[in-house]
Amino acid sequence: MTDLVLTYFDFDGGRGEPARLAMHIGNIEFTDKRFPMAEFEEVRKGTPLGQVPTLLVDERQVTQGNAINRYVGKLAGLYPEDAYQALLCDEVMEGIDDLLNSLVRTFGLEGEALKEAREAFVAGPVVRYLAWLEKNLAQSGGEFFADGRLTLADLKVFVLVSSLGGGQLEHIPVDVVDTIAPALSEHHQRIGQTAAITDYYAGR
Ligand SMILES: N[C@@H](CCC(=O)N[C@@H](CS)C(=O)NCC(=O)O)C(=O)O
Repeated sequence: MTDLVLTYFDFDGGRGEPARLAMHIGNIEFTDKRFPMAEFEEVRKGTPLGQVPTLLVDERQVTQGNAINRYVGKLAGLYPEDAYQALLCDEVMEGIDDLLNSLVRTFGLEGEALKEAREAFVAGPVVRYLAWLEKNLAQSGGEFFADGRLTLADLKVFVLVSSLGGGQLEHIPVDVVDTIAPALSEHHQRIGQTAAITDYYAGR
């Protein structure tokens, strides 16, 4: 059996969380190697690009969150086999990473500079990407983002919406998704009620 170790920060979000959820939902055995933010400088020295998440697959350490998502998605049966549906799933995952990259540019700012950058982030990228996601969801039938069933795309959106509405990102109103993209809030509630996800967070 393949030995899997996922290394990521010790919080329930970010680029590592969709893979954790997928492996939990798919009953894929793995080591969930979490570390506190304070240890990042040390941990990153042991990673190929100084970044997380990484997935150790037996002896080989692999980087790139979405590549990891696709791999564990295939193992867990949560990634489309159909090429077109896989394209739709990938589109959502990559788009969300673009949005996360805009958010990351506000990290490290403080005071008024942080406030201005976060307000601009909400008024610009958040509005644009949430509208795009809502349209994608509607085009795919309104329930799931690809393949007419739960896939990594839904998990990635679920984690994004949890973070945006989680109240931990200063100057991002907790009702931002409800206000801008109510269909994504509904999607978030529905996906969050999936038994394996409820079970996962209850056990955290
Ligand atoms: N393209 C990479 C980006 C990973 C990434 O930026 N991870 C963040 C943490 S969520 C990180 O390690 N940042 C430190 C850095 O890039 O120096 C991926 O998708 O996995």
